Amino acid sequence: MIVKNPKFEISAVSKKQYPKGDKKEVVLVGKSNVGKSSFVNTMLGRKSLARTSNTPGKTRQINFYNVDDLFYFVDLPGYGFSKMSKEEKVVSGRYIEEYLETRQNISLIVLILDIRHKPTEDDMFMYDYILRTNLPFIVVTNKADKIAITKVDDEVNRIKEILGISYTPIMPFSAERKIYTERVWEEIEKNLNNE
Ligand SMILES: Nc1nc2c(ncn2[C@@H]2O[C@H](COP(=O)(O)OP(=O)(O)OP(=O)(O)O)[C@@H](O)[C@H]2O)c(=O)[nH]1
Ligand SMILES: [Mg+2]
Repeated sequence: MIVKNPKFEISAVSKKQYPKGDKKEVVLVGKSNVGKSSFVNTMLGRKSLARTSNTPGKTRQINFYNVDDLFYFVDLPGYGFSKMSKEEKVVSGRYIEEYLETRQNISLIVLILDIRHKPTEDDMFMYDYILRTNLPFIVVTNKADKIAITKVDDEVNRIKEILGISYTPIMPFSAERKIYTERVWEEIEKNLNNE
């Protein structure tokens, strides 16, 4: 997919601020610091459209990125950041839940995991939650640049086994190196075209 003019549209804290209309939404979920905002930048070929940080807990609201008026990337706050205050955890958890529970426009959930690690308890909780929504989803294992290229397939398969996935697409990614983007675009386009 060739993206021409992606735009940041709104940072929402409540349902009323979500964009109007029925454009499809591709939503990014994952623990804090796994690279959700970096994923948006890499897929859109923009350096800093989405704010990223090496301090977990950067994205605190729900950010909508309008991709050439075709669909939105929706960047959710991360979960599982231990240094967040209890109140912050409750608030970001509520944002995530309210969005996932009520938003009709969701077309695809992209669950982002860290290729180097076994999914955390929070990841497993989110994974089960996603399964229960019955919404289409894919799993992207990010930070593939941090391991030897020869290990990439093994690590993806290891995570696949832990999740017990058979039909769901799961693939490596590196927002940092901007590699493996084609496969992810393929899945997103298939979903948007209802294939
Ligand atoms: N090496 C490497 N670093 C990455 C990759 N993707 C993201 N990072 C780094 O990981 C850190 C967190 O990235 P973000 O994109 O801000 O993570 P996030 O998931 O949006 O985090 P929250 O907003 O806190 O939920 C940043 O320092 C990124 O540069 C990757 O593929 N490889
Ligand atoms: Mg973020």
